[in-house]
Amino acid sequence: MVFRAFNSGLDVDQLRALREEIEVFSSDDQGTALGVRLSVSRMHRQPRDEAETAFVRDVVKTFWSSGIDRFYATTYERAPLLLLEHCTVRVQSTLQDDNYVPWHLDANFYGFDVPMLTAWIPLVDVGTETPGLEFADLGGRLSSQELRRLWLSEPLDDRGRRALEDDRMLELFGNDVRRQSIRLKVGGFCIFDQTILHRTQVMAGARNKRIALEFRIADRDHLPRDIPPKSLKGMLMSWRDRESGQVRIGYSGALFPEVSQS
Ligand SMILES: O=C(O)CCC(=O)C(=O)O
Repeated sequence: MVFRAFNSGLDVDQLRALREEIEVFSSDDQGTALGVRLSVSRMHRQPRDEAETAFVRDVVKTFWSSGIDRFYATTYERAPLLLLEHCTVRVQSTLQDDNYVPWHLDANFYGFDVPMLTAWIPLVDVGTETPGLEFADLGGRLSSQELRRLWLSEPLDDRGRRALEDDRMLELFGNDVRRQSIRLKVGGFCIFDQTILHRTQVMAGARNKRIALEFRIADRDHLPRDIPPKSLKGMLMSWRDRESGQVRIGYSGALFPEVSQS
């Protein structure tokens, strides 16, 4: 189980530049901030303008210069793969129901079979006046096999994902699960694997707009066997070329020929 929070370490100027790009995408014609979820893979597939193309390039560059790739490589002794398909920018102008994310595991994205890390990167300070993330510590009450079985037996919701509201958390784990929210300033981030339960921090009276970026990192050399091949097909990814070390962006079939044949 991997969970780490870092108070600093990322390039603050680089993050500020990304935030400025996002502010433009997430404002209407009058300059009013909208609550949105920007999909980096959509911007790559169907860029609406040069600004979107430049943004994808900047996001990829931010990842490969962040050190998060090395964290993955050191932790698991595997080569990192950036799952650009699941790289999301979330802009929350107010915490309305439709942008609050309930308790879930990021195994929703890439299963349990291959080690996967999420790096959650706030582009504004979070945790006091602006919601960050909240984590549930199951305190070792389930083995990883039990957690996997339990998670996969939960039904999919109407968005096709598995998520738990508070009453279901209570039913499953009782009322003594320790919950922890994080406070982070820009430049800090947290990183956790796909077995860590988390949600948008619930914060009464939250005032400020929240902008956060999520990277999801998996293994360049192994496909997960526990998620349907159709979910892997045409998935946008970024990796380093084995020989030259150069950063590549491409679809799953370029790296895993078995996916394009499925
Ligand atoms: O940023 C958030 O509030 C939650 C996002 C999240 O956990 C996810 O997209 O998996």
